[in-house]
Amino acid sequence: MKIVDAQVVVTSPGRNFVTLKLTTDDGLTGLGDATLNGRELAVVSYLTDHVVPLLTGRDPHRIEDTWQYLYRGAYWRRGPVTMAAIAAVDVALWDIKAKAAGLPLYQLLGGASRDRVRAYGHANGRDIPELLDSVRARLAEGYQAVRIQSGIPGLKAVYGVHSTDDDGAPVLHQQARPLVEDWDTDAYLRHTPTVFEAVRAEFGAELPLLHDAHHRLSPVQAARLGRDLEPYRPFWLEDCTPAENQEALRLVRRNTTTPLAVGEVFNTVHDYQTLISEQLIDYVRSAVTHFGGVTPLRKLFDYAAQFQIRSAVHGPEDISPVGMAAALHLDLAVHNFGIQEYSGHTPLTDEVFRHAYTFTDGHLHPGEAPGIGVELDLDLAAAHPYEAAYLPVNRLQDGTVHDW
Ligand code: KDG
Ligand code: MG
Repeated sequence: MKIVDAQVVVTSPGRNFVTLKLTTDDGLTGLGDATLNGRELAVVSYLTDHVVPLLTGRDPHRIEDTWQYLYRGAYWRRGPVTMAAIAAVDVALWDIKAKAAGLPLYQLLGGASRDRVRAYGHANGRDIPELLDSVRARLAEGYQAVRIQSGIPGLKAVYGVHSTDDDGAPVLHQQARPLVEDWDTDAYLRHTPTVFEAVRAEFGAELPLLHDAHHRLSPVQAARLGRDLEPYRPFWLEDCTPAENQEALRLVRRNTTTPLAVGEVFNTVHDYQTLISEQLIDYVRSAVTHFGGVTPLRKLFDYAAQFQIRSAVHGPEDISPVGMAAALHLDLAVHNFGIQEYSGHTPLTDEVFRHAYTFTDGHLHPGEAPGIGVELDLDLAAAHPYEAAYLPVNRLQDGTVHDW
């Protein structure tokens, strides 16, 4: 079998997605997600200008060799643009291989280790009463685990909470210029334990509650928050520090038993070396889409498993249904699965990317369609072209740019 065509498709059915579609001389097709939120066109160029010309004529069954060829062969290794591009090729090749075998991808990864995959959803509110309503809404949708993010008194717009403009109208996070959020770490550290207290008081001790600090704390601040949240038994505290400084997590770990989740901005196993080998974290958060695909993420999970660290694949709206489907096949197959983030997509996005995966009673299943189980409607995709959009930036109260 040979690859005869490679097409890069950019579409915006509500937000931007970048998809690679490979076609073989046998007429099989494979899809891979290459979406890098806010920097989409850089990956389009990397794929179109530097990867697609290398793919035609290659044997699609040689997944490991193609991965090494693109990773080592480029000389310039790692980085989100490179690894998103390689991820798209890797997933498209796994899609083709599984279709050629007539099997859903999870069967090629060792078969199902569980019947279904537990997901967590997002609840957020500008204040605690609004957050409680949002948790209620997620529970009504069937979720059995919820990430809670709350606005902070005195701040206009903070991470994970829908912001409003001066007239109270909602401000979307996808903007032609970055929205500016504001931040005050002391106010956040005072407020967040009261948020957990209120949610526990309303929903009881058993509901798994997650929280994302989005890289905003210093090690000592993170340790303080971890300790203050301990009475409320969080499922995890995510991205408490900018963890590219892996050593920073030592101080956090020594000072709190709150479980730690890290890694959505990481793109190779090297970013995790210290964190895993020293058991400084409990969950690895990388997405198939940003980590070079199924091939390296499987290796990461197997490495993490030796240290009782579990998977928790990143799954916000900016991971396309193609990236989500690939994650679900891995989730079902690996032994050390922890939890899967799942925000769902707009109905239009689900029409552009028709998928076999399902969400029932707070759990996902990748379905039994051969491959990863996603079909791309090219005409509908073309009807919704790329729109320039940025993620927000974050400033302290005195105007200093802070981590987002
Ligand atoms: O593109 C950035 C988002 O995917 C990220 O901010 C979402 O932190 C996130 C999460 O945990 O889903
Ligand atoms: Mg996060």
